[in-house]
Amino acid sequence: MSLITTTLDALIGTITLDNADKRNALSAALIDEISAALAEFHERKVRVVVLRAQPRAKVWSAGHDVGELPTDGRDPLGWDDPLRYLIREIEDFAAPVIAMIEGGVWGGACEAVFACDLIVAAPDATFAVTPAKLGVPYNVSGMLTFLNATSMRIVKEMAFTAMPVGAERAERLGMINYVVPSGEIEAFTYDFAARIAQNAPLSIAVMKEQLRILAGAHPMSPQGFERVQGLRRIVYDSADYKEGIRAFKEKRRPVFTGN
Ligand code: YZS
Repeated sequence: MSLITTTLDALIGTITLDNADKRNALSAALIDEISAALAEFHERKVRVVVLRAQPRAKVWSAGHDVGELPTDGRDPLGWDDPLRYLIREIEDFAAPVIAMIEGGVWGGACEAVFACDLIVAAPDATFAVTPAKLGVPYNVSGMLTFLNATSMRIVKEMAFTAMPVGAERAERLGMINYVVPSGEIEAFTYDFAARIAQNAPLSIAVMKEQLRILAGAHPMSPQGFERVQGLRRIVYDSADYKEGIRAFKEKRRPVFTGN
């Protein structure tokens, strides 16, 4: 069974997340399908991609598939984790990706949306950065995605509280491009996409790549990187990390002890 649907019209490709039963959780299987769709769009010289959920979805995506987070001492967000792969695919895609958002966006899905080039959201859309809810040590490039989406102070607020931020506030903070009423969001987004599709694709692809490189141009010493990795390891080896995932599966609030 497909977890997404795709369409292609006038050089605009659309990927629709279509696994409402699991609230479009970003499982490895769903991410594989997105990768295949992006590869096909690249082949067919698509000029803009719209990444969306079903119309009027209550949850755009519930984030990383928690059932697929390792509990055997492995890094939960290492280089080969499917979420990391998805973020790179969006960032590396040689044309703009517009996230069109209705409903809640959680955790890793929030990062995936922030990795998109442009974001259009309905007024009911919310964005939550959730590692602290599950006891997950987020990875370095992931933190950078959040930091490139908004200010340090807002990243700290979102990361420490894990509280969703609504679309209007997100727009005021410059985290998203536009808030558009649900009834108008499709027309608005495809008009936006069509304007981009008329412009010079090579120029846009190169500007996207330049901005990606510039946005990642934060020097970090090998020692600093190793220190962060060592600290993250303490978190994913902790009892709290296991408790966070166990509590999610048992559908209860986790009890964190700091150990
Ligand atoms: O009980 P069944 O089998 O029907 O499955 C339920 C949920 O278990 C499943 N589901 C998920 N499965 C895996 N991973 C998920 N992230 C996930 N979210 C949901 O979908 C079925 C329906 O879920 P319900 O909870 O019954 O749906 P509903 O009452 O509509 O509530 C929707 C929300 C989105 C509010 C609720 O499902 C929820 O709180 N989900 C988790 C949101 C979240 O905290 N996501 C962050 C996941 N973590 C990450 O992305 C990063 C690794 S991190 O933790 O670092 O941020």
